Amino acid sequence: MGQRKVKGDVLKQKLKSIQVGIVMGSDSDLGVMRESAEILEAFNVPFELTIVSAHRTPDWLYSYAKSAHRRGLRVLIAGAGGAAHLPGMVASLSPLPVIGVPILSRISLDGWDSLLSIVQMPPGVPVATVGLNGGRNAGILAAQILASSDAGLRSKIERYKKGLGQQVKTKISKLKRMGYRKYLTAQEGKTI
Ligand code: C2R
Repeated sequence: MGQRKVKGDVLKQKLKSIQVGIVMGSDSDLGVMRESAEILEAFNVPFELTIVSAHRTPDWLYSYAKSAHRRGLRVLIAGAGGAAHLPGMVASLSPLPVIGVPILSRISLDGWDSLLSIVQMPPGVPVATVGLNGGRNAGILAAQILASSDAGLRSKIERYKKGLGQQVKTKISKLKRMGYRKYLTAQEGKTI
């Protein structure tokens, strides 16, 4: 009995520490949504990742979105392709900020269907929408939202952004050193 209680407490503690919920309409979206997971891991932000579909699992969508803030989550990321109702429905049911990721999926019309159904929300129900297949940016934005009240996380984000600038500076000197033709050849060699 006592041991069971301790296990239950540990589980509760784990659940409490999860701050970001990543949901996607299908496992076929995982190739894009893993990028949210990977960047949150890099920032050491605890998250959970699961499949929720407004179309295929409406009851699960309802209970997930309604309970997320009570379970201690602070930001939600929702990715879906095609007629992407998931992010908007999550936003309509949850008081948490929702970041939408439009996905170019096998049923997409060039991705416009997904992008427009996520970004064009009616006034009162915003979804902060990133670009097509923008899983990584969604993860960064989620971390930045959390960082507004977490100085440690803010420093990590500052270091990350500095790193981005550094990468470009390295490219600038390489381009200058090699000239554009050699630079291009080297780049093409890398992609093969
Ligand atoms: P399958 O590959 O499972 O057939 O899904 C998914 O996000 C996926 O990109 C094809 C596409 O359907 C999308 N889907 C939605 C929703 N549920 C699934 N847009 C929803 O509720 O919005």
